[in-house]
Order: sequence, then C-alpha cells, then structure tokens
Amino acid sequence: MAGKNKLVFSGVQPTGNLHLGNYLGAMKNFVSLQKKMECIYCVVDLHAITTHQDPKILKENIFETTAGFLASGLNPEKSIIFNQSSVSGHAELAWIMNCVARVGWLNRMTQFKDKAGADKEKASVGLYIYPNLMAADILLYKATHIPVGADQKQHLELCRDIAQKFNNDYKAENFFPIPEPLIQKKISKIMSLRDGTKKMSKSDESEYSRIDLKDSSEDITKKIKKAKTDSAPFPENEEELNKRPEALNLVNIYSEITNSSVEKVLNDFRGKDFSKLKKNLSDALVASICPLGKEIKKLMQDKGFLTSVLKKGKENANKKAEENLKKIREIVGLL
Ligand code: AQP
Repeated sequence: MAGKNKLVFSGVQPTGNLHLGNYLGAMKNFVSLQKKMECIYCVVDLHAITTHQDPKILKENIFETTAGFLASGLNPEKSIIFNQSSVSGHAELAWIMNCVARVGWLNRMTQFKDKAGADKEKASVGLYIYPNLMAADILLYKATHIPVGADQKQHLELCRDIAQKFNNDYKAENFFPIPEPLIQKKISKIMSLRDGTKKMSKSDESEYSRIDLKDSSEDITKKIKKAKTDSAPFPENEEELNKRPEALNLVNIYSEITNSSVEKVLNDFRGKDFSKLKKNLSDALVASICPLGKEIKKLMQDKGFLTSVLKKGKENANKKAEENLKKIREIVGLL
C-alpha cells in the first residue's frame, strides 16, 4: 500500500432516522478508531440526494447526522467532521472516477438493484453512479481504512478496483492507496425487526422495522415486543439459531449491546421463553440508546455549535482535498 500513513474515512447519509444498524454497524466503530488513527467522518449529503429529499428536511437531517456523530462520541478536536457538499473536490473527483469506472462494474452493484426496485428506468442517474462518488470520497483523501457495515462491502471492492485502474491507466504506480474495509466481525449487519432477511434501513416504511437513535424508552420497548420471531422455542445451539433469521438478529443485537458472546446468550436463555430475551434486550437498548437520543436532541437545540463544527471540518478537509486534487489534475492532464 502506498504511503505509510493510516487514514480513516467514512460517511453516513443524512436521510433521517439514524438507527441501531448505523450505530452498531458503523458509528460505534468510528469512535473506537478515533482513538487510534487520523479520521475523517463525513455527512454525505450528495449521496442523500440520489433519491429525492425535501430541501428543508435535508438541512435538518444534515445537522441531525452531525449531532448523531457527536452524541456517539466523535470528537471534532480529534476527527475531521464535515458535510460532503461543502468540499467541492468530492464532486470533481467523482467526475474523474466516472470516467475510470466501467459500466459493467456498476451493473453488478446490488444496492442499485435493491434501491431502484422494479422500475430501473425511473431511478436517478446519481443513484446508479453512487458507488463512483463513494470511491471519490475515499480517494480524495487517499484514505486507507474504511469502517462500514457489511452492506457496503461491494461498493468498497469497486472503489479498490477504481483506485487500481486509475493507478494503472495513468501509470501512477501506488498513487492511490488501495483502501481496506473495516467491517465489524461480530455483527456486521443489523436486520429489520420485521423481516430478518432484510437489513435495518432508514428508508424502510415501517417504523417498527428499526430502532431509531431518538426513540423513547416506550418506543424501544414497544418495537422489541412487536419484533417478529418464529413460534419455535429458544434455539438450543448456534446451528439452529443460524437457520432462524429473526431469532438470530435479536440474539446478535443482544450479544453486541451487552458485550457478551452469542454462546453465552444461548446458554443464559436456553429453555426460557423468547419474551424473556425481548424484555432483557429492551432494557439493554433503553440503557444504551436513550442517552444517545437525548444528546442528539440537546445538540439539535444549538445549531450555531453544529454549524461551527461543520465549518472547522470543512476547512481542514478542503485543505487535504486540494493538496491531493492538485496532483490528480496533473496526473490526468487537466490544466
Ligand atoms: N442495517 C445495518 N447494519 C449494519 N450497518 C449498517 N449501516 C447501515 N445500515 C446498516 C451502515 O451505516 C453506515 C451509514 O449508512 P448510510 O446511511 O450512509 O447508508 P445505507 O447503508 O444506505 O443506510 P440505510 O439505513 O439503508 O439508509 P437509506 O435507507 O437512506 O439507504 C454505512 O457504513 C452502512 O454500512
């Protein structure tokens, strides 16, 4: 890998309803990385508009995602925190990457297929080339380590291919480092509470499909109580658990939130009713998620502070981006 310096980059879309999947799959990891490496965390608003966003709500969501970062423990004195559209280099490099990436590569992206649904002709072009913008986000800073949920693995692989192709095509050996995904090993994907085969998602129509970081203790208890399970008794072992997606999801979440192994959870609840796990899970979620939600709501009362965090982040991010862009323009042959 080119360059010895480790640099973390990741982003979250300001599409509202930050949820448990975003937190456990990505943001919790952001915070632990902040202690070890230089980190850049971005509110990816240009990604958000690949599907239509109400402009007023989008602005609020940019602040709220920033508040979510801070409430989770990101420190603007340690990490660069900013919103993507404030650094124009993201859009500029995305165009260059549009010219490096191949149509065939994008055609294989499953997220586009999932999000565009049955009528692909009506999806925005932005949604189709979303992975190229994501590659530009990462490569603009020559980031080396990318903490994401398992759902983003395919996009990261594409980013690695784009970096490699740019380096080869322009005979710029090792110019872009080939970024490494950092995917949580224990629980890489939190599933919907209504369907254990679908990921928990901000845009899922059913509020009961996810735990939002701003949920009250009553909301959390109600959602976990209603969470889909099957009618079989508590699973005996991991082999049985792995065949039951909804049970697996709840056990996984409980194990992650209480910092215990799946084996221990199975031992603790074996022979008990599923409602016992649900009760303990609600309590554990209320204890860990409600303080985050309260902090987000408190930070949202101080937009001046959130604006100052984003402004400082923008200045620092822009400086790094411009240094790299200067070299990129030179390599590509742009004046
Ligand atoms: N269910 C999940 N489990 C684990 N990780 C997840 N992430 C999202 N959902 C889960 C991770 O959170 C980070 C930010 O994601 P994002 O908001 O930028 O985009 P997304 O993956 O498209 O998330 P959503 O919730 O599904 O948003 P919408 O509905 O707006 O598209 C990423 O690292 C992601 O892996």
